[in-house]
Amino acid sequence: GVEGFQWYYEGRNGWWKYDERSNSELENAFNNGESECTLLLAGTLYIVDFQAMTQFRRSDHTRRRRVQRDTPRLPAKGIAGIRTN
Ligand code: V3L
Repeated sequence: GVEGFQWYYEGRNGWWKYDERSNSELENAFNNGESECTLLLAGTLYIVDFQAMTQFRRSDHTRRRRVQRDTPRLPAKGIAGIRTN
């Protein structure tokens, strides 16, 4: 919702918003005090680690992106790879 938090993952020169469903899953896990959240993104399982604040493929922990949780008003490249500016 408009008052809620938005999760972002790192792109090459800016941040992308997670899609709405992933954002809800992240908020639910984070607010439940879980240490991580597993997401299915375009057929690939990813883990978001809330302590390190990183995202990585479940099958390859070496390729990591930073994530952040902030106001939905931050500048972003778009949503889940779809450009909005
Ligand atoms: N939501 C959607 N797609 C994702 C996500 C996510 N949370 N994480 C990774 N991918 P990796 P620029 C991104 C996609 O980390 O130009 C952007 O959404 C990821 O897409 O190695 O670098 C853009 O579509 C990538 O295509 O597992 O800012 C694209 O990169 C693929 O999964 C280019 O963005 C492998 O990412």
